[in-house]
Amino acid sequence: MTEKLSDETRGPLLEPLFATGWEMVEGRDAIKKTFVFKNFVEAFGWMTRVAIWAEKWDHHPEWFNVYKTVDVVLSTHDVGGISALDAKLARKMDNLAE
Ligand code: HBI
Repeated sequence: MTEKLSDETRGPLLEPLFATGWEMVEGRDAIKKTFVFKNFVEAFGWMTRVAIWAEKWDHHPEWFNVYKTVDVVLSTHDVGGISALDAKLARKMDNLAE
């Protein structure tokens, strides 16, 4: 069962993400990041590759794409906050955006 990360366990999981540009969403237990690509095709191609992992892991982002920019918010709806799945998907997003 997926669980919301406790205050004690979230540090080691989230600190590395904060270092790569992820931030807490104000007023919500969620993390956010804006990815900017060379153009729309690069942005959408990245979204497509992320989508395949999201479907494989049954864990989906909240994202908004305008041209070459993708605004992403990650949280686990089932537990009402950030879980390890969000950290895993965030790492995958960073890796696929390199
Ligand atoms: N994605 N971000 C996120 N949070 C969820 O709770 C979630 C999901 N994708 C699929 C999913 N839950 C399903 O497991 C449940 O809706 C049944």
